[in-house]
Amino acid sequence: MIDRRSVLRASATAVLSSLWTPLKAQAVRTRYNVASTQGKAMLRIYADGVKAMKALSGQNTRSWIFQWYVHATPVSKAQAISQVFGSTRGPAYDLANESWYTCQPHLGQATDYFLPWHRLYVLYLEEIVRNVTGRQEFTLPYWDYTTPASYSLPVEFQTQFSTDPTFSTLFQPNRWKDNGVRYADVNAGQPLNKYFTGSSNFLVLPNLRQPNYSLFCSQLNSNLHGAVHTFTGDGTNMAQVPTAAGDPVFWMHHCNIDRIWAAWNAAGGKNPTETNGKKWTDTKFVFVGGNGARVEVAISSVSNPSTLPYRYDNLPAPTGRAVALAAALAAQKPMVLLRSKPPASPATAAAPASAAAAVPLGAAPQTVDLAPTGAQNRLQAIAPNVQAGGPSRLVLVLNGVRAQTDPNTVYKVYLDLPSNASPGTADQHYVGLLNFFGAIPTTEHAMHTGIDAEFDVTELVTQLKAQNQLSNETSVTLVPVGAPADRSSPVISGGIELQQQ
Ligand SMILES: [Cu+2]
Repeated sequence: MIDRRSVLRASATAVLSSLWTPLKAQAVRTRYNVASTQGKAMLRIYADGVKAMKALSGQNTRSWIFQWYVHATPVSKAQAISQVFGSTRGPAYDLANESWYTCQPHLGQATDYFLPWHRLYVLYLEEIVRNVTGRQEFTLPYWDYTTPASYSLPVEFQTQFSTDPTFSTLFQPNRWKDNGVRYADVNAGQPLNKYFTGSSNFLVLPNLRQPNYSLFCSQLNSNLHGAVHTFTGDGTNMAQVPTAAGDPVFWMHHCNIDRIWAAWNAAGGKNPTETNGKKWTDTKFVFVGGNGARVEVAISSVSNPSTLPYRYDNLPAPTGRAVALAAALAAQKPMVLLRSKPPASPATAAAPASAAAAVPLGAAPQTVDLAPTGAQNRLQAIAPNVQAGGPSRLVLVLNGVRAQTDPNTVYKVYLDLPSNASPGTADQHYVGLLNFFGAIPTTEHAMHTGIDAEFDVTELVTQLKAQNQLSNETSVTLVPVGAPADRSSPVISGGIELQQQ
């Protein structure tokens, strides 16, 4: 029997919950390609939202500044908090202390959190835009930069819209200009990968049939994701962690990263169960909800693609092959097969002989020899065991990549590159592009040990073996695309390894 009091109580509950609808109870909306008609309509709402958020004081939890700083702060967190709050104290100040500069994995936590942290970050920004614009139908559009038609910055973010009354708020002057070697004129609409065609085109999807979540997540983070940041630029904008989320295009970028994760799941990829001995889905992060209040949310709320409050209008078809190591090798995983040789100088207390050799990166190409860690580990012997159907991969890992300041360059990475190789031959040995997004120490992580850049070379090794192009002594060659900036001292601090993962 329903009495009047319980009806009142029920409606009071309804009012309260309408202020904050749990993720699972929300209507399922569609996210669109920013280049589509629907995506462009959403971008108009987004621009209105950005304008409204920029008009709010940084002390407002839904302001542009506050949301940007949740990712990372352009000065130290303590300085940023004092600049924004002065002597003001209260819930917003507490929430800033709790949530600012919490981007994963840029503080050195497990890379497995990169995808869920950013999924939640993007989801709550979307809610905030809905709230500040009053447009409940709003969804964030994504920038599909692995499609040739979208290699350039979406047009509404370019110079030609910089004085447009609707879209000017999306413009940032500090994006790269064409430097004739590596960067394109981003705001003029040149393709980001202007100087990287053929096998060095970095705007390509990762292998969506990659069976290993940690490897998929880590590769997506350090390769495609980092490259889009690096090549949008410039030194004080998208190319640096502390300033990246201040550029409105950050959100279209991360919406697409989220979509690639959804595509990997759709292709059969399984999310992890455990990270660092902890149930992966139990890990919680703190954000600002659409209503401006603190939310603490576990990965479990967004880890199941079928219960997300949004769908993508289109998911890329699976790429790559399910190539893997033979079961006999896979059973021993993970294992270091080859490692860059320790320095020739005698061991000291500071650098014991067992330590991996740091590889300083300079202005000239250099070749690093990798030595087998065991008698059976020569690549020549391993390559024939690579076959379809197994769970394991061969991964080239550049451990602890870091630099003192932005090196303002990138390095092309090759496996077993013959000396004096023709451009065509070099192409066949190309592994990938090393960038430094997230590799520069900041006040928040001055002791930064660097990023581990991972490249799945299973298929490359198979191809080189088939073409009889693997040498007896394995080597990695690093070729700078322009000299590194003075005193930036880029280094692969933990040396190079070929791992079986
Ligand atoms: Cu990012």
